[in-house]
Amino acid sequence: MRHFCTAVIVVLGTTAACSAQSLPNILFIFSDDHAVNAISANGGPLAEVAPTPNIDRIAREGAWFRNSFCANSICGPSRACILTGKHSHMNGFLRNGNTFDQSQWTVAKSLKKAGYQTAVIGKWHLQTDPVAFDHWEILPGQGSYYNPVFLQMDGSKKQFEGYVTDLTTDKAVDWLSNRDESKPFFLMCQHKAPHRTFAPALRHLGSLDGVKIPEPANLFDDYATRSSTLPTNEMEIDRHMTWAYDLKLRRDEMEGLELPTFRHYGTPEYNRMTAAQKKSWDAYFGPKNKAFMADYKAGKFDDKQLVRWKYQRYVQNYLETVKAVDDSVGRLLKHLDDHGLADNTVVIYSSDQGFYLGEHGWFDKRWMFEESFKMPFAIRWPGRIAPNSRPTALLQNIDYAPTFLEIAGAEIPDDVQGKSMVPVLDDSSTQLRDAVYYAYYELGEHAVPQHFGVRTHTHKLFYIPGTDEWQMFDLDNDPLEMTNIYRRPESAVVQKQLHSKYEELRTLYKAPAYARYAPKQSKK
Ligand code: SGN
Ligand code: CA
Repeated sequence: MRHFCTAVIVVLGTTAACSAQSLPNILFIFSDDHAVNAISANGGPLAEVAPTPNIDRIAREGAWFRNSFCANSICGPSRACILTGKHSHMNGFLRNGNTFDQSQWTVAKSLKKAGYQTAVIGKWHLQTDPVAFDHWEILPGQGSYYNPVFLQMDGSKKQFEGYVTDLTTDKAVDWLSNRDESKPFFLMCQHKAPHRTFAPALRHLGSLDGVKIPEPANLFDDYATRSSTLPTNEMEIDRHMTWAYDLKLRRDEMEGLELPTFRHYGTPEYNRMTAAQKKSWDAYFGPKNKAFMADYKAGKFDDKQLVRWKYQRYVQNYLETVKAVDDSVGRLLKHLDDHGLADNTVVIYSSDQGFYLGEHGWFDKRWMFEESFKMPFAIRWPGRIAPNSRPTALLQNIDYAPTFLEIAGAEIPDDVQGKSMVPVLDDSSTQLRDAVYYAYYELGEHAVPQHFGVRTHTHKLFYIPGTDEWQMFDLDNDPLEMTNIYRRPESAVVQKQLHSKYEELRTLYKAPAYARYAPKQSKK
């Protein structure tokens, strides 16, 4: 066991330093599928058209980690890594649809034991009900954007009228207002947004009208030099994004034409809306869809122009969906300010994985390519983190649990695989490790194959057992990962180093060899 109260006790000469009241609160604000490219603290062209001032405030008053990664780029597994501080093969939650084993150790269990009042509100997605949370109110599965149902602690389901991001925030603020003030708190406020179907709040519809959203340089990636599996992935804006479900153009608006679509998923969010909500939605999208259909019928779109149109509509909806998440962060920060809690609360903003906003022609996530591998990570701890810190440490979601424990002065179990980032918070030049390990175990959704790899500060290597292919990238010279340099003569030295680093990490984390590993089929 590692102890963190000791130093404080020696300095202050009293155990009171670790008494529950003086411990910092932890407010963990978490979203679903929020790409770092859609956060202005990270910079980049999208940030200029759709800034996120409240998330940026956390980064400005604290730190923004440029090299923050997930261990497995998919929802449930990422959350399980966060709760356990362990890689997926150790916590048993390998893919969405697995069942989180609540008998195992979690950070919530230790924080509760350390005297924290604990709560989780919003998206959970671990199949089993939360354990070691004094309060919880969660979305069933993926949850819904409009008029969502929340599962209650007594087993009942309640539906609320409104927009899910606002409702999740209302509930988090209510809980903060009514909590037991004699205890420090650990609150996980976990949004559904901006997950598919990227449905913005009505108040944000049109907020990006007239803005031409910059396209990524590789929107029309030809997948040359890389894995043979890339062209068969089912996550292209071109071929796999659906008109009604994703792009907000319903069949009844197609004026008798059948636009080619990958699948028909229907319009579940629209169907949930009240008559008044539908009216505002239609008042916004209706005329735009009519104009599009007129242009389409007039033959104004060639294949590439159609992809460009879809990209604009997709990313506009996505960025508008982010706006409500940023509003939520603003409301929560204001609550802390108004109640004298800001100074003694560590605030984090993160998301379960990243997302493709047209890079490689894609939406969705899963791959170890940068855009979905990266997790946003902003953290503010007044008096402890120097404002505007920009650490370069390779951070991973398995590091969150030990960090929270160190903040709480609690013991870190020996089998936790992550490392506390507190030394980095104290000195932003500190490094945590020289490489991170990655494993993706899903069995076919969006047709992304299982793959396993390693990333250093400068390079990435991963293996796709299904096709027996290695992929290697020079991230400094090829940040968009367009050229696989595996087996190139000039790669030989680094390739060897990456292979041995990969084996070293597999040994360190007790990870199974992909070749010998045969995961059980699980339903989503
Ligand atoms: C759903 C989505 C997928 C998405 C997964 C995983 N389809 O299945 O597009 O990749 O969730 O997302 S949908 O038709 O239900 O929207 S995750 O964030 O939960 O891992
Ligand atoms: Ca997700």
